[in-house]
Amino acid sequence: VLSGGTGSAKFLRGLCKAVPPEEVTVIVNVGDNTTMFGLYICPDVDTITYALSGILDEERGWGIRSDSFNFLSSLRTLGLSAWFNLGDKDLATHVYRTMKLKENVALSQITHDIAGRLGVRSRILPATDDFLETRVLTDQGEMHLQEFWVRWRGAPAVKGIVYLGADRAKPAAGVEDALASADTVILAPANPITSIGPILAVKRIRETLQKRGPRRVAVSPLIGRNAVSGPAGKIMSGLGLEVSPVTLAKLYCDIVDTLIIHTSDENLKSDIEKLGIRCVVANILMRDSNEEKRLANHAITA
Ligand code: FO1
Repeated sequence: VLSGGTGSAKFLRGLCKAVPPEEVTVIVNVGDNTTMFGLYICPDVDTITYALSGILDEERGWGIRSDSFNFLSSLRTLGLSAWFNLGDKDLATHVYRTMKLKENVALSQITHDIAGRLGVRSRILPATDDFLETRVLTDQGEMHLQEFWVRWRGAPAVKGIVYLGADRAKPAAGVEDALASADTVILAPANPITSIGPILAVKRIRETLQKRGPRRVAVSPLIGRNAVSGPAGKIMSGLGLEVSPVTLAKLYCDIVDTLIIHTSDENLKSDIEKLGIRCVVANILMRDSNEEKRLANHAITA
C-alpha cells in the first residue's frame, strides 16, 4: 500500500482487519518529514505506525492518544513560538529517531525497529532513506509543507509544488521487491500531490509500478469537488488541476488498473474509463471501523 497519513491510516486499519497484518507492506510518504526543535519528525510514518499499533489519536488523526503537551508549553515559556505540536509521549519517537540517525542508522531500519517495539505486525517502509522534501510555492514565498498547512493553516495561495531531492532519491531497501512481489498494490486514499506524489517522484518506484504484474488499485481521496480531509483540494486547484476523481485517473493512468470512486461520483465513471482505467463505484467514506474494513475489502477484491 502506498500511503500518506490520516486518511491512509484509517484505510490501513481496515485492511489489517480484512487480511492478516503480516501480509501487508506499507510504503509511506516522507515528503513532509521535517526537523523541528532539533528533532527529525516523520509525520506520515509515525501516523501509520501509531495507527497500526492501536495508539493513534484517532480524533486528531496524528500523534498518540491521551498525550500531554508539557514539553511544548515549557518550550513556549522559553520564548519559542512552537507552532508544531509535539506531544510528550510522541516526543520519545522523535528523540529516538534523531539519536539513531546521528549514529548513521538508516531511516528504514529505525522505522522497522520502532514499529517492532510498538507491536506492529505489518511492514512499514519509508519510500526512501534519502533526502526528499515537499516544498510549497505560494504567494507568500516558498515554504515546507508543514509550514503551509500547520503554521499558516493552508491560507497562502498555492502556485506550485517541488519535490526537493526526488531526482536523486532511491527507493529504500525492500521497496522495489515489495512492489514487484505483491499480489495487489493499493494507492491508499491520500492526497495525490503531497502524499502519493512524493512517493511516485522517486523514479524507480514509478517505473516499478508501470510494469504490469500485481493488480494495481487506487482509492479516491476525493468526493465530488472536495477532499475527504486535508489540503488536497486547495493544492490541486492551486496547481490548476480540476479537483475531481477524473484528475486522479489522469495522474495515475500509467500505474493503476482500477480506480475506486464514491457512489455520488458515478457520473464520472465513463470519463475515467475513457482514460483506460477500470472504475469501481463504492461508498468510500470511512466513518467507523466497519466502513474502514469494508473499503479495504473493496480494494482487495476490485
Ligand atoms: N498537524 C496539525 O495540524 N497540527 C500540528 O500541530 C501537528 C503536529 C504533528 C506532530 C507530529 C506528527 O506526526 C504529525 C503532526 N501533525 C500536525 C500532522 C501533520 O502535519 C499532517 O497531518 C501530515 O504531515 C499530513 O500528511
